[in-house]
Amino acid sequence: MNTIHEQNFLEHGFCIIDVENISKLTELREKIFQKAKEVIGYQGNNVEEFFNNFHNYHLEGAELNEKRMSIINYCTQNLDVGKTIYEIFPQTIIDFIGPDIVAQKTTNLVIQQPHDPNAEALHRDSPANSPFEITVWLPLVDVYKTKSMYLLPLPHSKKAIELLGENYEAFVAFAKQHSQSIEIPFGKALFFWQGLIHGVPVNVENETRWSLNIRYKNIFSPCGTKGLIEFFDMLRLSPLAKIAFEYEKKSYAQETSETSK
Ligand SMILES: O=C(O)CCC(=O)C(=O)O
Ligand SMILES: [Fe+2]
Repeated sequence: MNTIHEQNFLEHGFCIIDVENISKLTELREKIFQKAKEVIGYQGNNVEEFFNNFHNYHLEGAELNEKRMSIINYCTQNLDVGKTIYEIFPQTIIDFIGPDIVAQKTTNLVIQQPHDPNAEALHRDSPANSPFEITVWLPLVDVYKTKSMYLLPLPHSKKAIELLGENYEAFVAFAKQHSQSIEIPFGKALFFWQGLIHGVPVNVENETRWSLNIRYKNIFSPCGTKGLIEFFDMLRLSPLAKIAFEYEKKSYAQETSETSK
């Protein structure tokens, strides 16, 4: 891994990564845009204008949820987002995880409109997710200030967890004081460790955020409460793992046929 990213990650528990394959990212965003256009009934061709001004459709409650779900279902069923995001950052993801990778089955698409009170409170993903997972948080528009998320770098996350055990108000005050807002343009992604405290403020900018988030882990690493088969899909295997799994399959078949004689 690029030593700067490695140092940043070790020190802070996160790093900001430039896309390795911008045309794949643009293509992915374009496909999501085409589906969203159809669902919403937008006639124009400007993806940024459409995503950023999405709140001007004034969709709320069940109607918003139904349209959001049809875009998400389309992504899950047709776009193979886990594989595509891997192809956008192949080297970085292999550097983090190793060559034997599984990807979260469903990618989350977040559409955070201005003044939506349903923002994610302070939390960390592990536990329940495994600490051996990495989240790729990929904005589809430029994100800044409250049109983004914030996180507590590793040393502050550790301190905040200690405070959480003692005094909730002190934990919240500490988190507020040390949280770092993620300000990145389209074309970069945040890679962060599952143990970092993070959250989402109420978006008080005048633009809607569209972003994806997905988790990757090594197939041989420990799982959290989210089981391998239920929550992850196989993405790639090293040549060694391919031979070894094939060998184990044959040995198992042989053993079971011998014991049934
Ligand atoms: O993007 C969001 O609003 C939620 C982000 C988050 O909590 C995550 O990716 O784990
Ligand atoms: Fe989270």
